[in-house]
Amino acid sequence: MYGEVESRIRRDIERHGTICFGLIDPENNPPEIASGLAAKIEEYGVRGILVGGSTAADQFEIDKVVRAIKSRVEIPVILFPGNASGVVPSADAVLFISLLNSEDPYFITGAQALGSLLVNKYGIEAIPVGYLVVGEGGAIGFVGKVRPIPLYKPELAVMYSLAAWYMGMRFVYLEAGSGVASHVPPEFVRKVRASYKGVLMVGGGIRDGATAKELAKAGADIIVVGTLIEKDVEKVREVVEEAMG
Ligand code: 1GP
Repeated sequence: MYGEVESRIRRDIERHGTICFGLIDPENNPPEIASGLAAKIEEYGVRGILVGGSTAADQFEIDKVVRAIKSRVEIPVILFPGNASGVVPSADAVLFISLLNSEDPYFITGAQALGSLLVNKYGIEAIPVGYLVVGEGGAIGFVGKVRPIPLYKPELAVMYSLAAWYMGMRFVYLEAGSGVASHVPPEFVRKVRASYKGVLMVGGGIRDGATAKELAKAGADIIVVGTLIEKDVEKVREVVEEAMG
C-alpha cells in the first residue's frame, strides 16, 4: 500500500521509536559540500535526507545537489519543496506538502496542482504531508503567508492535524521555522500526538540532544535538524543518539 520510501520510514520508526532526518538547503550548500555533510550525518545515524527550503527555486541546482548526495549515501533523499520548482527528477521521494494554515490557497492546493505534473512525469513517490507552521515561523511563515499557531495554543494544531488525518494526510509536520529561537514545545507535541494517528514530524530550532530527547518522549516520530548541520555538524550525532534513545 505504501511506497518504498514511506515503508522504509515506517519500519525505521517501528524499530527505533523516533528517528532523525537532516534537512539540507541547496541554496546554502553547493553539491560537494551538501554531499559531504549528508555522508557525515548518515554515519551519525540520520535516517533520511531532506533537500529543499522555502526560498530554494533553482531547479538545476537542486537536482545537482540531490544527485551529489545520492552518490554518497544509502538512506533515502527526499524533496522538501517550497514551491513547484522544488520538484526534481533524481530524488527518491517528495514530501507532498500542503501548508494548511496559510492564508493563501496557492500554498494549500495551488502549488501542489502545478507540482503534481512534475511528480507524475518523473515518477517520484509522493508522501502526503499536512504542514503546520507554529510560533515564530521563520522564512516559511513569511513566504507561505501563514497565520501561525501560537505556541501556547496546541489545541489549534490538534484540530488541524485531525483534519489532515481525515483528509488522508499520513504525515503531519509541526514546523517552528528554520533557525528560530524557540522550537515546538514538548507539551505542544504531546497534545497533537494524543489525537493524531499518522507519522508526526517536528522541526525548527532544534540544536541539542536534550531537546531531541524531550520531543521524542513527547511523541515525535521524526525530528528534523537543518541549521545545526551547517553550524556544528558533529553535534548532530548527539541529537540522533538522544532522539533514538
Ligand atoms: C526547517 O524544520 C526545519 O524546515 C529545520 O529547522 O534549520 O532550525 O534545524 P532548523
